[in-house]
Amino acid sequence: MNETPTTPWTREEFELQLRGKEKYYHANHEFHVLMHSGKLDKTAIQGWVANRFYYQVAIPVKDAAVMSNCWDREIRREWIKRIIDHDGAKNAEGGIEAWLQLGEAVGLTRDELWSQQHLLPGVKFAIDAYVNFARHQPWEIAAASSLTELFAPTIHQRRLDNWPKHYPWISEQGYNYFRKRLSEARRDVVHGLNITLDYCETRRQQEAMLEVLQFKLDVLWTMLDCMWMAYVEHRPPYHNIA
Ligand code: AHQ
Repeated sequence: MNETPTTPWTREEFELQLRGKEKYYHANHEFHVLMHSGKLDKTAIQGWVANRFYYQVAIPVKDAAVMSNCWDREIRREWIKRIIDHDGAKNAEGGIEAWLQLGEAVGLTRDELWSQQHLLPGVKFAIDAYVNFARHQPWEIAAASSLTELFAPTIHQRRLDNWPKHYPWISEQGYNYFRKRLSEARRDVVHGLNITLDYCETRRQQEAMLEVLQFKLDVLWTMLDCMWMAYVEHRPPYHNIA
């Protein structure tokens, strides 16, 4: 049958379309290419850890925004795990604590991270755009924007494989965050993908979800563009202003 533009993709075809966006994932950004080949200096690694801390503390706010728009108790019972994974709970420290330990492992203090003193304006704008997207979009659309994590386990594993040999000065305790995300990302993506595949019934909805995923890919890519300017080109904002 000739496929007309209005023919919805099957679940399998739609998932393949989503996964087809992997080439735009920030793992392929030159900043990560330099990182994984050991070509970043200590300042650039510290800058990346410090700037990504704002992303890490924003994720629970983003996930609470998703939940605040969701009236489905079953979805919330699953989605709340994401907040606990980052904020921690009585019996287990979460990802924010693990990221603070990553900060100490690369030679930053916890206060430096909490102060956000290294946070680049463009990184903040990109991350704030993601949080505001989650606040204002219907929860199913906000949920789909987390599907960049379809591609995340590979990048966490690549850090665990490459950092010890390229950056021996980073203490081992720093790697706990990446280990933690390997399983958490896989669990989250199963839930997020099913929500997205179930929600989209028309081709137009499916095509719109590809744009939602592209928006989040743009958020991640833009963060690294800003870090490239600051830590590779040594041209942070206002570097040329006396
Ligand atoms: O550490 C990451 C994390 O907790 C999340 C949550 C998820 C979301 O809700 O958007 N995305 C995400 C990501 C994390 N780490 C990034 C990395 O490169 O270390 C990848 C990022 C993502 O793929 O969106």
